[in-house]
Amino acid sequence: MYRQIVILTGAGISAESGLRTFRDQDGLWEEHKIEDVATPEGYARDPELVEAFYNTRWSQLHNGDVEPNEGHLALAKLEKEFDGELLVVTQNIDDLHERAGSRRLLHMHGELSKGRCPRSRQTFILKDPFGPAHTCTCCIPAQRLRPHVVWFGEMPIGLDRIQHALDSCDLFIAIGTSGTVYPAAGFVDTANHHGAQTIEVNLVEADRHSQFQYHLQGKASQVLPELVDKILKGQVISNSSCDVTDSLVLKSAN
Ligand code: BJW
Repeated sequence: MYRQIVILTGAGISAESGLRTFRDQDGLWEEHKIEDVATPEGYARDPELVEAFYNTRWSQLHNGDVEPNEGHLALAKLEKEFDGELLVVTQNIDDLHERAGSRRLLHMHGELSKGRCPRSRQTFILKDPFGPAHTCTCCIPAQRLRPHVVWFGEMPIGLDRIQHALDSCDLFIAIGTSGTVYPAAGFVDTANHHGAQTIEVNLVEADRHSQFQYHLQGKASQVLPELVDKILKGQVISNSSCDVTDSLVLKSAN
């Protein structure tokens, strides 16, 4: 029934894999000042502090305990079995979508596993945590690599490709994101504007001012397998296709 799907994921989809979100209780921003660790100015002031912030997260991701959950796996299944176009745009810098098997994937806020040359913007895979010894091989003199992440005030990655996908999608689903950071928070408006159906999956209730047509409240790992099955069966999501006899209870947000 759907031909082109765009999915936006945020920190909430990785929460059940043990990675902290930003703005929930116990989120990363409770312990770290945004202006210190998530701005180019903070990095210029104290690169070691910023590297330490990312190294802790890098180590957690590589210590063997963190794995993709049923939410990531459901999206990988959708990509494999869906007959139309699909793009997963993630704001997350972890690699749990890749580990689950997603390939049509765009990391709009960068990747924890990479460092970037500040001069040429070439990226390099990091095999171990960051440090001053991590330099590029593209410049003379070699440049100290910076984290390959998008900080406040910097341009997100792949916006042209995302815009193109949003302009022609007929289904847009946002999963586990608070919708506070732009431009990602505005994707729903673009999708609505082009006539797509828009669905939000979140642990918490829909915001009163939500722009989404439907809200699915619950854990991503529980909601997504069922939602993906419905899409793959060719069911269009509507209040009548998901009534209260389903565990998937759709709430029309408007
Ligand atoms: C679950 C769950 C479960 C939990 N199941 N759900 C004034 C107005 C408008 C915009 C601006 C403004 N002033 C400045 C701006 C621009 C600024 C911005 O948006 N600021 C706002 C804060 C106001 N944006 C930028 O600067 C961006 N660049 C930019 O705008 O460039 C210019 C431009 C111009 C024109 C066009 C386009 C661009 C860059 C933003 C960079 C964000 N970087 C970070 C750090 C990245 C690296 C890192 O990971 O450290 O990205 S900040 C942080 O927030 C990170 C995330 O990707 C991002 C979003 O967070 P997310 O994923 O939504 O997480 P949370 O914690 O907020 O929410 C988790 C959600 O999950 C919650 O809702 C839970 O309920 C839910 N949940 N468990 C389902 N099991």
